[in-house]
Amino acid sequence: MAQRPDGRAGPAGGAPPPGDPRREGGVATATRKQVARPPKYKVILYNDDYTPMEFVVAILEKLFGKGPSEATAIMLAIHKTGLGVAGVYVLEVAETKVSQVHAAAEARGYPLRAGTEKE
Ligand code: TYC
Repeated sequence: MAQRPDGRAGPAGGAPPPGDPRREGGVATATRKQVARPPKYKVILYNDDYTPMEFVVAILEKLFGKGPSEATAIMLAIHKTGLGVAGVYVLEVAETKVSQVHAAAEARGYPLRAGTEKE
């Protein structure tokens, strides 16, 4: 344990010393550098004429963690507009989701396609 000249234990804990900027105004404020957030990527699902609606709903539930009603709403939006956002992730996770969608669709012989787009 480190000893200070006043005999009290240090250096951990306690208020910052007089003159420390964190003491100014009597309010201790932590000084921390801005934490950089990694860029996020949307996983987009595209409409096609052959993949069954129930399969797309199941993909949205199993791979993207959506509940049944949200998964159905997203699937119908894709069906009507041509594409929709299944989820948003850091790049490596987004790319893994795209691969999983393609693998699941190909295993069933469906043409469902997915891709990523920077948020
Ligand atoms: N359009 C498809 C159908 O009528 C359903 C569908 C929805 C397919 C969303 C792909 O990403 C998709 N069976």
